[in-house]
Amino acid sequence: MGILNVTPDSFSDGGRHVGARRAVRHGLRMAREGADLVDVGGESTRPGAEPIPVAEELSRVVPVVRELARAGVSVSVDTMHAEVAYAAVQAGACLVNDVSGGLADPAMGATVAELGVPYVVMHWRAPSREMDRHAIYRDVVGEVVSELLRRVDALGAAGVDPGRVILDPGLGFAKHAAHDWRLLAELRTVRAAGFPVLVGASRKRFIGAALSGRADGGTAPRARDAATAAVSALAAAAGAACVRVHDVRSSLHAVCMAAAWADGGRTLSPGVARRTPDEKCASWVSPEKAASASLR
Ligand code: PMM
Repeated sequence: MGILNVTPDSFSDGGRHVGARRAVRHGLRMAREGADLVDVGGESTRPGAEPIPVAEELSRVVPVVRELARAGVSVSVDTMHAEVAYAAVQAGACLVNDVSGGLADPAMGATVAELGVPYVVMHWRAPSREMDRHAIYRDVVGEVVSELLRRVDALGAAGVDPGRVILDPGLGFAKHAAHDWRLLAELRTVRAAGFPVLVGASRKRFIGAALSGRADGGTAPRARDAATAAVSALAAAAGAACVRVHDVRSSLHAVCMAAAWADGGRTLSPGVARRTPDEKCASWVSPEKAASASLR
């Protein structure tokens, strides 16, 4: 999954893809490089970020989703708002990626149920401006998994098909670096909950901290792509169905190596570019298709 943040203040590519034309060009490039999905988001979720009006988010996201979908790219929408999810799917998005797992907007569950698309439920405890205060755990893996499963139950009650749910441990969201590394080290436990798992580690501060030895992340986010690729390969080897990354090529190559390692080199090509948007989205949640998808 390639990240396309259409925001002026995103921590790693802030300002670069503002403006629909530039955003679409970058999305097309990520698709050419092998992204199964291009994840379009209009609201920054970096620690401390303030929310923006839904109308502003809609105006950033929808034209980009429409243009990319028209060009045949499989698009997901990164939003916490039911209205944005609905409009994006009408514009051609085939998956909803909600960092709040349905907690930020009570209408999200019923909307996703009506849309019938795959839904990424990320572990989330609080809005970005206050999430650091909620990074308190006794058993981070156990608590993240049980809080995610509680979300799946609540969403199921709202009509969401659990067979279309993808879980995400929410690295960096109400978590310190030690929590992020614990979740990665025990990714198989998250996977054992029985859902496809998405990992969003790309360029995050805990990666910079591990490289630099500085709690603030030290290195510039862009200097973290090789380290991100290493995490992508390890996540794939631990059973992640998808990695959400800024630099598609390096993580795709890393994930291909993990796949080749696992199957003795029989995986000579990821083959992702040859699948249709529908096939790509379906491969996320259907066990039979997932079995043949490139990351498994
Ligand atoms: N991280 C960010 C935004 N959206 N979505 C999912 N599913 N998982 C994540 O970890 C995640 C996300 C924040 O980082 P960004 O600025 O790189 O988009």
